[in-house]
Amino acid sequence: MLLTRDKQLRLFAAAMWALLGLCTLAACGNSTAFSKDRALPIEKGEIVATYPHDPDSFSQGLVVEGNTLYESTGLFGSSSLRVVDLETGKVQKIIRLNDQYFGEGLVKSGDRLIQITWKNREAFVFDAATLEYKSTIRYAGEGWGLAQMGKELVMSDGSSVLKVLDPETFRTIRKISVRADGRAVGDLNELEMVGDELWANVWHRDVILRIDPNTGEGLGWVDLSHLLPANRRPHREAVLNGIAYDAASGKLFVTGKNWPQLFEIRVPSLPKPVANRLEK
Ligand SMILES: [Ca+2]
Repeated sequence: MLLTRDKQLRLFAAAMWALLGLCTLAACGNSTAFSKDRALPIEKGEIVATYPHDPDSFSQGLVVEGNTLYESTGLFGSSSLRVVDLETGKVQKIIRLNDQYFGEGLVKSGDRLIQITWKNREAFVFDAATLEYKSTIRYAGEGWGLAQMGKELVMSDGSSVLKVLDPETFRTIRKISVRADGRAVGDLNELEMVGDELWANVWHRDVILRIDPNTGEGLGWVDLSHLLPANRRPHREAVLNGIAYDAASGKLFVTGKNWPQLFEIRVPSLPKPVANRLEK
């Protein structure tokens, strides 16, 4: 049976209203999922592989590219910057910071490594291939975690507010107030961009918070408390710290301060690898 033009128009209008209703419902669903009344989803990290990690490394910043791991370590008197073979955990190159410096977050930006320090207010720039020192960038406040976010950097300072920085000058471009489960989340430490999300260790908690970097809203928790049992940790400060995401392979690696192992973990929220795009 052929429909009249009038009936066709009315059917089309009814379909559009139904679609609009569905979209509205979906939008409401999204917004309430992250409201203060609803707890965020918790994913438990599944261990895919285990690698050796130097137990003398008080891990503060972790970056991975293929089989190469770049690591910043902390503590006064033993801070360092390392190039490590991922598979064997063997340190291939190391630069030791002077005793007054406490190494913190690390990014690899092109052929440069940028390592921040805790309270020294100095970021050091190194050649990524040789670890040759290039320059120092000064900044205000404490430095905890650091990650590359597009062309900019994002830095934590132990509070719930992250700073988005100009990578050349460390000038603050904007701030991100991080909230989850209806409250501000402080003690944000090591950082890593994982696809479009910013992932953050929370100091003294063996969890990662997945953050929307545009809004600061928490998207979910990754529970990693089962990775290294308490009886294998040398001291109370040997907490989870260190997230490295290899976008090309889609692999995610985590470790902790003075942990003897580094773990590749998988969770359902990990994005698909973008190998083809990055390997050009
Ligand atoms: Ca990292």
